Amino acid sequence: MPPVRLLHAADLHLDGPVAAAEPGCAPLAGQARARSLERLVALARDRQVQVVLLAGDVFHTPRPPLAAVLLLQQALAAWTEAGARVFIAPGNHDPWQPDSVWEHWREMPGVHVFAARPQGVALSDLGLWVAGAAHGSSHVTEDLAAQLPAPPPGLSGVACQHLDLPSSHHKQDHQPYAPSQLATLTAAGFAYWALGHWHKPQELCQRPRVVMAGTPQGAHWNESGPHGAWLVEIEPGGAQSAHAELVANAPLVFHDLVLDDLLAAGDPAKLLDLAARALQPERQPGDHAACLRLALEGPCPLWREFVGERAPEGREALKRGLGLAGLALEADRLTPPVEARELAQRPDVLGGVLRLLAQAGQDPELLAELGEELAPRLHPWTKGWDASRRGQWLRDLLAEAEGLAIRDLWLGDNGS
Ligand SMILES: [Mn+2]
Repeated sequence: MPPVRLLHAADLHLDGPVAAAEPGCAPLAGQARARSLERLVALARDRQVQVVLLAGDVFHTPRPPLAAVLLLQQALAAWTEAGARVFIAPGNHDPWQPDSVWEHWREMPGVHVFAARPQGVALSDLGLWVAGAAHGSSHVTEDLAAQLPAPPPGLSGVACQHLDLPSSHHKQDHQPYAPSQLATLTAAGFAYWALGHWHKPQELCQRPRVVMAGTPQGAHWNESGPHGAWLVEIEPGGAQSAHAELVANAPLVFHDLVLDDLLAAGDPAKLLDLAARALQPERQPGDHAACLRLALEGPCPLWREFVGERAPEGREALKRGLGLAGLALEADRLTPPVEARELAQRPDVLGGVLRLLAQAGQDPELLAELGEELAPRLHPWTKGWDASRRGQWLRDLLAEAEGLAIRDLWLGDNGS
């Protein structure tokens, strides 16, 4: 038998929002998730995929609006009409619970929605075993992956599961997202783990192949870079691993960039070149719209192009030059091409202000004291900040004040 071809996607969040980088991008953002699903349908057709795996958070909410349900049903119809079998393992955003979209789901031939009880399905004609389990609520603290029935002898195992794993970003114990361990997954006898939950696409193990699909369409700046779905090939009849390749095809791609070494950017072409180079490693190949959040910081000969009256023109030129659909430009920390340390030597008011700011930044006691006073006044979102994060916030504030002082006071002496 030839290898089985599968498509693995997760975290489609079909009824979830996508941020508009600027007002003009609203239509693009509003259509991005639907376009992304269309691309997954086309990809499966073009590559003659036999099995489609959707590893949870297909919907953003347990009871999504009709439009989102219809979107998915159209895609399911297209996949199954092309001969593919589809498996869905609902996640924490779209759990299989009473009165959810899945409880009222109309059965479709060729489409299998896993319920909360872990289950395996034999596709004997393909030599494949597909196992999975739904989240039964939005707060699953048990390890669902550990309960999946192992592939029987003679079938290659594929596990389709929405789950969390320990990561450097957060402690994972008792997280309500079906937490598991990589060692549990790799010991379970499956050739391929089709996972969902983390929105950044990544491969976690090669043998067996363990893959977090990532969302096929980023929602905002924090979900930047290429996104899409995985094309997987598995030898039938008892394979130990699989081949997997990310096909990045998100219709709208976010980029998040800071440029803070701009003294050499003496003309617009040079600045464009710096930005294009910095952007290059994160770019997605193929047809898509790109939205960039760009922070320009520090001393730069071109600062007047991005601060004050000329800012809209400067922004537009950058946007055009980089071929962007949207650009959110942050130039609050851009300053004239002078060093704050040199200016601080001056006997005038600018020098005085800069010395004051520099002293404050180098006084750990003062910063700690301010940080303590700050703590009870923080917004609920930021109340969890520890002393070091509060210190960073204060230093950021000082850096911004420094830029402001140089821009507004340096002009007085040096004309415009
Ligand atoms: Mn999730």
